[in-house]
Amino acid sequence: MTITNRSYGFKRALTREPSNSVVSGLRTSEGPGPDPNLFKNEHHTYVESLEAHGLDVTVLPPLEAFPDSVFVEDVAICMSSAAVLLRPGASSRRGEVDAIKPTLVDIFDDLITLPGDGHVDGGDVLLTEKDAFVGLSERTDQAGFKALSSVLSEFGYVPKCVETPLDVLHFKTDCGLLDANTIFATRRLARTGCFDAYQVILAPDGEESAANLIRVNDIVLVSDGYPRTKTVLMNAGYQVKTLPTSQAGLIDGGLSCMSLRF
Ligand code: CIR
Repeated sequence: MTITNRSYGFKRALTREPSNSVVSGLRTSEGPGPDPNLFKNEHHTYVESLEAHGLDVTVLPPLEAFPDSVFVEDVAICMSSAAVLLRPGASSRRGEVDAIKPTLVDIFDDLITLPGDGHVDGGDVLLTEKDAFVGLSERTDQAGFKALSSVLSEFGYVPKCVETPLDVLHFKTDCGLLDANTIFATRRLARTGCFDAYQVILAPDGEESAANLIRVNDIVLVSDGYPRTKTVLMNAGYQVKTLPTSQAGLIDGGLSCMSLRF
């Protein structure tokens, strides 16, 4: 299998093992925090699945000082030849950037720090073959969008500033790339029209939380517990594998958040 595109043809991934402090991760709803041991098991399954689909996965050590540090997606954007260090919107997460920097310095000759003082969480950035959708949200602001646009334009992306639906944490909480022309999205996000230039497959009503899926080479990884989503995707011709993400879900995380893929 040789997949040469840049939007889902990947060779490597960076992940970080959940810390015991993950129980204190940021969350928008009341309710129990994750069980660190169960989270570690689910994370292990996630890493194994990435490896099974062709990725060389680096698992970074847990960071007890940063309860949300398992969600590496939010601190950087990785492309094939360069990476961008972001400035997350939540102040409790900013130190995660310094923590991942040495790893990115080792991998990428070209490591760029987001210019200015705006904020961007990687969970608000969806890269397709040519477009860079950046969702404004509680975490990502206009200044961050402008700064990121200037960087991503250099790499041939067309930046698009879009709105994340109200009460949705990140843009990609509500969408995921399926292939170069197709995006899986919730109805509430699709109806903003942001994906009108793409083919859109809608998350079945009641299965909106399945929207944070990831395409990795030949497979679409989807969270467990969304049988209608699985059927819709298989009927559309995709190979689908489901993974447990119950613990990440307790602190508003999902599949995309737990890796940087490039
Ligand atoms: C946070 O609120 O920052 C974490 N508890 C969840 C981050 C999930 N990341 C993502 O969707 N990209």
